[in-house]
Amino acid sequence: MDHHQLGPNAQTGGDVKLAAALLVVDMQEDFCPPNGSLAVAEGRDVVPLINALLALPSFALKIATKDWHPANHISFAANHAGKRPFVDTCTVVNPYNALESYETRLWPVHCVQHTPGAALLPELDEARLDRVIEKGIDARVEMYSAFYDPLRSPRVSDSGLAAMLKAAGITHVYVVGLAGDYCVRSTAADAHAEGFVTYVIDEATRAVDTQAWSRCKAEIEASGVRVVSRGSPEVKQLFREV
Ligand code: VGL
Ligand code: ZN
Repeated sequence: MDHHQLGPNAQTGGDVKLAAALLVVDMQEDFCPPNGSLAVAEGRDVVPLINALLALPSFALKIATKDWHPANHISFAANHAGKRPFVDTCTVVNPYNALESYETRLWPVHCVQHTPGAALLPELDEARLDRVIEKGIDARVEMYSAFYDPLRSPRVSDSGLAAMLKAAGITHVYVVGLAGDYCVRSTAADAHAEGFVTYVIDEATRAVDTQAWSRCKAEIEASGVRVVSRGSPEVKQLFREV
């Protein structure tokens, strides 16, 4: 099968229910201007396209994620004496295996559970969502991906998303939302690793590091995920424009 086709039944015509899922990542106040503590430039601007995608019959499952941190979360620079957000890093150690660790970037306090900054954008068409998944709940680990944290031996957090998609017979995953270079990227990489044909829709995401986004997209594509534009056949098919 051509990897670029929409689904296994795409050649049989538009009446076939496609096994595609839409993942709307972290469309929350803290990631957006004007008030977000970790505002991504133009973060709000992706909402109209995401709402248009949510209104389509093309997705068997539409799932949003929320970054949902406790106040003592490891990724907040404020929780590490003398460390600066965006600039400094800290070491995440697997709480069950001291031999597994990695360096992670520190952030301003953001998306603290139940605070206004953690709320989904009111203009996002939440009524179209089948589920909202909360992630980053374990204070001890960073979790960019909607699937699980990057620790592997053993894994610390699993949102259950992979099992949910597989139970629904999903084969293709479209990832949109914020931020392109962090949670969208990690979510798409894990979706690909779980065996889903995975797309990131370029116009439906924005990056923290805007000047590095072209290079980041190349890295995302090198991992096996396809970054597609609004005008690509893969996206036009969703809108039945092909
Ligand atoms: C994110 C930084 C910290 C994201 C979450 O949603 O991309 N970025 N936490
Ligand atoms: Zn976070």
